[in-house]
Amino acid sequence: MTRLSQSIALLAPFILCSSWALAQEGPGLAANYPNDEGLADDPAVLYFLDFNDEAETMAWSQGVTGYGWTSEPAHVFNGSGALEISQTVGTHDPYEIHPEIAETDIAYVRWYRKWQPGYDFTQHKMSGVYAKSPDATGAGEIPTGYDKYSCKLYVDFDRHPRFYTYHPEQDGIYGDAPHMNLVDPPIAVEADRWYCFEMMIKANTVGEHDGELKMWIDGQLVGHIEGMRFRDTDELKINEFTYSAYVGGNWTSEQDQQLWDDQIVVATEYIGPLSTGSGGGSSTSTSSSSTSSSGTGAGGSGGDTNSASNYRTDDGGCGCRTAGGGERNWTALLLLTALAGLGLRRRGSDADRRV
Ligand SMILES: [Ca+2]
Repeated sequence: MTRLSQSIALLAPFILCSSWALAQEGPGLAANYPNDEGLADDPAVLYFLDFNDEAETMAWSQGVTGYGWTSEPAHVFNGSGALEISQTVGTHDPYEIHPEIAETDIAYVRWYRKWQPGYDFTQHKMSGVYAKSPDATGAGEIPTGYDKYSCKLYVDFDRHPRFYTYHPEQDGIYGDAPHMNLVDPPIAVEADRWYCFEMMIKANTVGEHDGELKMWIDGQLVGHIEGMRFRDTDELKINEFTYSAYVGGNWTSEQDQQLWDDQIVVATEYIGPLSTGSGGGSSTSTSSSSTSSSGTGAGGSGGDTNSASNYRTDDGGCGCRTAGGGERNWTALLLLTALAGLGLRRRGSDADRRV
């Protein structure tokens, strides 16, 4: 392979093409359900957790170390409760939870997260989805096209949220970590405020490189990766929600600290930030808690009853590029060459890992 073709292959997944102008994806499902009330019953929703009920929250987490519940207003984004996550020095806690969801070829996952004041941003994971066949291998195994693919988000050591995806053309054994490519500089999250995160993964058509990833922060589309090949059989569908606040790779928490998640939704359509119902718009999530009403929120319905959970470690989280594939588009190549100069760079597969 020539150096030029290698360069094209390197950059192809970051091709933006016409999606450059696609800043939004409509108001989203949440706009129709103020405070997320009733959202769990929308036909497009596959999984829903509002954490408003302590007993349901603790049943969902099944006693796994690091999971708790809070009704403290400063730690609740909406309704009467939120998930309280405790990360303990010297550990990876909490381990992930992987409930099953109905099979789908496209999934959106939205959640709110807040880190405590003084949080040490050791690289750690956020939520996403998996597609897994019964014989799927674990972390550290390159997908075959027939056994698994996945995407979740994570926060790197520089406080940047990034994609973390497993696919057959990944660069290393621990998946790829493409950056948000629609904002420069990338957004670095801060402690002591709520953020609305949402990610999308669309499986490819078999035989084509037309899979996609998207990332929104507070309703702003900040990442769109195209040209992905996740699978070689359309029988391999997204079938797990991945809840994660896992610390690592190989590193662990450097202090005891807490963070909070609230209002998690998995759907087949764009969800968007929580709507306040005032003026018909969607919240941009800079608000703090809203606990004065709707004590039961959406009633704890939906996903709280999806209990096929299991727990496992995940050794991934490398800061490496997305591997080749995608169309050889010269216009996009020129665009991406410019983008590279703006800050898109290959992250060393090991050099950038603080292990
Ligand atoms: Ca809640």
